[in-house]
Amino acid sequence: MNAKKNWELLEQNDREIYELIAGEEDRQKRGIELIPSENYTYPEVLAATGSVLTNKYSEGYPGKRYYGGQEFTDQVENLARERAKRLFRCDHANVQPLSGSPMNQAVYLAFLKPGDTILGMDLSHGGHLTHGAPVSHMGKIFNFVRYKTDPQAQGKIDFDQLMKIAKETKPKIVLCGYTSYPRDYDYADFKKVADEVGAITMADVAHIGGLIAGGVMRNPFDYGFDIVTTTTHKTLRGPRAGLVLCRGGYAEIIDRSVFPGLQGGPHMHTIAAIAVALGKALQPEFREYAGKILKNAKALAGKLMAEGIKLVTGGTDNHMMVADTVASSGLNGREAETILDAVSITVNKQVIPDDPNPPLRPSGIRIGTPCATTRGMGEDDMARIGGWMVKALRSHKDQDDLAALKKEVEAFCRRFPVPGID
Ligand code: DSN
Repeated sequence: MNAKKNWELLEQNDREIYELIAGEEDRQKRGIELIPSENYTYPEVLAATGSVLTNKYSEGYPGKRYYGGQEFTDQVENLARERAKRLFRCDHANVQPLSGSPMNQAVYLAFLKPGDTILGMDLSHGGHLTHGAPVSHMGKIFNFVRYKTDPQAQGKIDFDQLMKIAKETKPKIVLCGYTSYPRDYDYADFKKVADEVGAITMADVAHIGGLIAGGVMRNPFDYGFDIVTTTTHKTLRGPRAGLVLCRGGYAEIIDRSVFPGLQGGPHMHTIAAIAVALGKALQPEFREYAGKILKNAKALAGKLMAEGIKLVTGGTDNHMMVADTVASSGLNGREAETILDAVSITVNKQVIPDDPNPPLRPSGIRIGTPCATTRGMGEDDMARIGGWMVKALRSHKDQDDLAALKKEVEAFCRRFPVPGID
């Protein structure tokens, strides 16, 4: 295991790629990262993902593989599965999904036939592409029926309405989960709706897996959910991958759906890195970290709202917020993203509920606190960052102001080391 030598070889033998990775390292250090789905992973996770496990084919599951030489990989995968089960308090964990989209696809394909109905969250209200966006293959294969949030009630979901839609459309899966929804769910209500129509309950907690693992947000399994999916690279701080977690009775059908149904050889280097991240999340410090992500999000949301920025749910219960930049500053989301990029603050453009504008020029931006929290920034820092964001959006026509702000932001960032880089 000679990581230093490996980097030296890359530097000598492929300078172009080496320089690009070095440039990205510098970018990640220089600015404030506020994309809510990103995080800085642990150095130990970087070590595992860069390990020789990448050389190995391991189709199948521990003890039932299609290739020899699995004495170590079986143990790696078993450790990842056991840690996932302990962390999320569930009966079974499949740790092979390559990322968030395949993990959800594996669940749909396990239980449904083409044309079957899934009740999922509308994309512009926070749902994910795999929750039935017409442009995704899932949206073409299955019949997605959408529910929306209520902007007049701080983005809450109207459960009478949800029940009515479920009774009319008889979904086989009731899906909750999101990629841009700043509130927590009432899982008991979703379960009630699913039970009423005999549907499976599925929660895609891709964004908040780490917050559930850290015990600071509700765990769908505590409300009797059947299936929970999560990515491992967001609030969990692991490698880029996904997990399908389920109750015991579904273990076999889920495993068969992931392999051989959907995927081939599992990425064993990633599975080792998942085990490492889950091991970290089982430590008591992780709970504290998860709590800080939420406190930081509240502090940032509070500052932005105090400065007159309109947040679409009027606040946040999790690690993220969606700002309506058209209403707040007359800028569309793309313009706001570009201006913030110019002062080394990274966010992403974002559609708002029932957005009249298209996704590449939407009406808002999405902002989140996991990366900043990982670097050790706290609530006072969030207030400062919120102030800089507002200043940038309001003085964007003055290039000198933006240049001065960028300098200030970058000087501030130098005080906060980045795990795995510094
Ligand atoms: N790309 C992820 C996100 O940013 O939320 C979801 O796929």
